Amino acid sequence: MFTNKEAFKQAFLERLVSMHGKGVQQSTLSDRYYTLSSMVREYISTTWVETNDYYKENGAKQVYYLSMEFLLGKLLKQNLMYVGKYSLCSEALSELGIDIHELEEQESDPALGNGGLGRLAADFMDSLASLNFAGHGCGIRYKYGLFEQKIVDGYQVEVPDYWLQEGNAWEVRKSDRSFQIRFGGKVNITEQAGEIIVEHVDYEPVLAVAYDMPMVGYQNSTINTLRLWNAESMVKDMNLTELSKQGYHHAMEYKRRTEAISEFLYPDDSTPEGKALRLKQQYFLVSASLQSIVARFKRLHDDMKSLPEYIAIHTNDTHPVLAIPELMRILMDEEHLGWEEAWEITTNTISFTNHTILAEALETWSIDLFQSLLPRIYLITEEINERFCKQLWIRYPDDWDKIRNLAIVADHQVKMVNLAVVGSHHVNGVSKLHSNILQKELLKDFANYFPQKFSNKTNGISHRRWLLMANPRLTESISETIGTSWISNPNELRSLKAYKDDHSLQDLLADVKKHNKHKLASWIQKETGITVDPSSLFDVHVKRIHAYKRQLLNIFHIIDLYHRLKENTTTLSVPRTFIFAGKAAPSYHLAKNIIKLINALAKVINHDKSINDQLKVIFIKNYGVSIAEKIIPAADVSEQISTASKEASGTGNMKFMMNGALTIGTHDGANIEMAEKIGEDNIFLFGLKPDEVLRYYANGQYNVRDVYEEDNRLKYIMDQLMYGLFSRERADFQSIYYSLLNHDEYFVLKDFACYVETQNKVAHTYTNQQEWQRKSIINIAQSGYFSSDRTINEYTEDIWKI
Ligand code: 26Q
Repeated sequence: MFTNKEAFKQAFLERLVSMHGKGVQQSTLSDRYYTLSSMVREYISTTWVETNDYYKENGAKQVYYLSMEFLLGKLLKQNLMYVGKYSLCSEALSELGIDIHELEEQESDPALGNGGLGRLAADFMDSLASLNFAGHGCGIRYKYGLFEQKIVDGYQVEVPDYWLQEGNAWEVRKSDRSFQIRFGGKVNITEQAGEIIVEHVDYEPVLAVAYDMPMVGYQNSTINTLRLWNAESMVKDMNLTELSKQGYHHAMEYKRRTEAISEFLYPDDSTPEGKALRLKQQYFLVSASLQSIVARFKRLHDDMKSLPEYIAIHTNDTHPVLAIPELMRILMDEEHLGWEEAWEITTNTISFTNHTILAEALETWSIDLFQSLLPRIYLITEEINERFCKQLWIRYPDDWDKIRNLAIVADHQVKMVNLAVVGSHHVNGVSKLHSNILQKELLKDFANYFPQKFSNKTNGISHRRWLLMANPRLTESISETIGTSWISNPNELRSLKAYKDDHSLQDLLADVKKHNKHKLASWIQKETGITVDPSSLFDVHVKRIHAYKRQLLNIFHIIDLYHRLKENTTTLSVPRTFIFAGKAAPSYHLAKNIIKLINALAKVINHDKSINDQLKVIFIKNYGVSIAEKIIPAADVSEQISTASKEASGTGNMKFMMNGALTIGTHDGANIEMAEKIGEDNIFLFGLKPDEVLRYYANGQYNVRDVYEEDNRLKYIMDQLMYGLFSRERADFQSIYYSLLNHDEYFVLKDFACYVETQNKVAHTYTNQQEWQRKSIINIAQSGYFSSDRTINEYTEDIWKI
């Protein structure tokens, strides 16, 4: 049906009738979307089965990437492009009078992630399949993804994201792949004929049912699997005596409790909340995944000791780190191995990446909660801890402080990052700077004890999704200039560098950007009713809203700019459009007030006739993968201005770079490596260095008042916050005001002066379009390093050994 346009059209029309009982004229966009996606799914299903058969036959080592988050984005266009059938379909549909883009828009984004960590997992799935590696994902099939963000009167309002309402065209329910997960109850340990028998009783069972989604490789006939687990009750399995004994109400309560486990994604990317449910989710993911991984392994091999030869398991941050005691449980209680053997296998199978050093995001669980919810897992964790502490004692006799710091169970808490390091063969950070901070600060004692475990794997992004799919015009222009080999080998983007002074390429890329900006401007008009000038400089700050990401610093610059315009002390060399987007965790009040502040500022500035449209401020609601795909190709300037040392890597920075935006950024995360690749002339770096920030934290914060008193601009801006501009909203901004003036944990005031100076440099550079385009070409040319293909090749070679 995908061989030629005529065959496709006929198949499409037939299927429209058989699925929806309609002809083209009567069909809705949704009918057409489901018709097309079911055809694509059918088309890829044979290859999917073949990939699995191939893995089975050649005994390939399998990687399993365990993650609480997979932020996939829409899949129709991706799947069609990756199987090489996009143009055929789009042309054939257009002959039927159907615009394929309208069908693409029908698909809801599976928003099963919060931000960077979740999107990284999705880009990794893309690279694993596209590079022909046997790598699969294991996650949770949340009924509700990350909340939908509405803006009401400038405030964020969260609405449930029921992405499954119309069904998910890409999933296959595998009822025969289901496993029982046990919560609560008691553990009895007895000895029979020298063997230890562990019996878990009175637990509450939950059924994990697999829903598989195909992860399609780029034009290479590899299709891997993302397995998402759905939590279901076992009411159906209860017999009548049990049911009548417990009563109907009881059974329904049980059903509700169990289904709640895969009900929704935690909308919190830093603060631990809803503790018990989150711990249940983590164990649910881990236990289902490991049972399924071990079951597959046993169908193909009989010696458990060879597990690490055939299987690598990676935990995406500490969220799935219960994989360590769970694998121990399976090996000992079910496969009857001894502790030492089981430990050897476990630590040779599991590896771990840390994604943040923010103290509030380091997971710990109270012993009480852990023990009552997961009694067997607790016993195993305690034993891991005791054995580890014994070794520590030999190495550091009497050094109680060090031992307490390294222990897994201490101060009435189970420390997940400690468990992760002790039970993994590799521990890595996600940029050079971040890995250094892990080894020199956060996990210093561990790095001394296990130096061979630590390494760096700088993040990357899928150039296929973020360039080929998101920016077709740029893709075409690049290929016209240097050929197409960069698509399978993104490092070859480097040959663009030879054209950095080529005026015709500079003009061509300027035209591409202009086109993308026009497209975004008309979308913004449609979405917000605000007119933005496509010839203004698009300065873009899109990511989760968090104090450390310093949206406030950007806002301060805008207020200052606005003030200078009003006072006639500045004329802008180029009109500017500041674009913001991002969600705040629902319980994070400061972040929500920042959103309100952006919207309040936008209202004032966008309606002020006296500044002649020289300045516009836009907040785009409900940021996610699809909106990122619209915004990033149209950006001139990429804001990456986190407090130095706080952003582990950042991946948005790489997406902008690849799309030819210039970065204004701090010496943080992967910005530093970007600067190394392109040279400091081609990026606008500013602000405190990470070691300066860390020194301030160690020796007590800097004196905010001094900075405030010395800079009249800051006095003015802070005043405006509380009174002036927003007198009506003063109460909302009071907390921002005081958090800055009392403490300024993230050095907003401290970095303000050099940020403004650097922004002036940005504007000045923009007036020289030749120079700007030259820098932009250098950025694109060096962005190949930040392809997730490079990252995945490093993981497979150094860590997973596949
Ligand atoms: C923890 C406990 C309870 C509830 C939620 C959480 C939680 C959830 C999500 C903690 C952290 C996260 C997500 C972290 C994250 O996205 N980190 C980002 O990871 C990216 C990929 O490595 C980096 O580029 C970013 O710098 C980093 O912030």
